[in-house]
Amino acid sequence: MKFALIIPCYNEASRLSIESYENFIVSNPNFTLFFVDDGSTDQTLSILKRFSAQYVGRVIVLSLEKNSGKAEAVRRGIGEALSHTSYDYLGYWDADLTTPLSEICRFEKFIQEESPWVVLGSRVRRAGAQVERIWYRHILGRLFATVVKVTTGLLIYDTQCSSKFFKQDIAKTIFNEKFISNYLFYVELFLRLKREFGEAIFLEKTHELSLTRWKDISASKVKPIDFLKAPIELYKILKDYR
Ligand SMILES: Nc1nc2c(ncn2[C@@H]2O[C@H](COP(=O)(O)OP(=O)(O)O)[C@@H](O)[C@H]2O)c(=O)[nH]1
Ligand SMILES: [Mg+2]
Repeated sequence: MKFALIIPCYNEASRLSIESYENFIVSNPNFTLFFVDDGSTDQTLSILKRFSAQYVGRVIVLSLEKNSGKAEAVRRGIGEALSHTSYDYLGYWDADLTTPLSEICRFEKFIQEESPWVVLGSRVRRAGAQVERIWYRHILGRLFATVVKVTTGLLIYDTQCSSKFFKQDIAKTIFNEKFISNYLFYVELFLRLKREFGEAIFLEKTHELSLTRWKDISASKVKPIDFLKAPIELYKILKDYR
């Protein structure tokens, strides 16, 4: 099975662990990495270009001229991967590796066994897992996830986790159009699936995989104002997808 992994990057020069990515592609020959430089103003693009020159065809860099936000960066990366070789599954991951790449083998195993449409990482703080979240982000995140669940009716514990894989034809369908929100494009993804295929099949084909490792990485570029914008974005989404 072939996989494409999209990694959106905005001013990530100080957080990019090229060594981790390198170890990953060397030991996972069925994966291609698609980095999307989202109009960074630091050294991100040159670091990525150097890396892709070392691994031609395995590490692909897409450069967006101006900063377009995470949602659009991921969407463009998926579009680029879809225009390449046929990948069975396409996924995306945060550049700072809050979810370590070691979790991917669990996604791969599940995909091979169950052929789901969507698999998403779920950050459940539980015994046996090392899920470390900054306390106030955890509280805000859970509060927001609950509001999303109640207002959208989506039975998903953790819509916001940035580790997700989609079957090729599903990715084609739901990443086709631009998203109306930026940080809440996760919510839109699921509403698009529900709208397209109906709730029952959407729930049957979607699986949340409880992560065994996840750690908040400092230097997040999400500002307090972004948390304040979230309810407005959610309102716009609810109106649009009703
Ligand atoms: N904040 C931000 N992140 C972006 C943007 N474009 C792409 N990204 C990527 O989105 C991912 C999440 O960003 P991060 O600041 O770590 O957000 P957090 O983990 O939710 O606190 C990283 O891989 C970023 O490089 C953008 O315009 N703003
Ligand atoms: Mg982060």
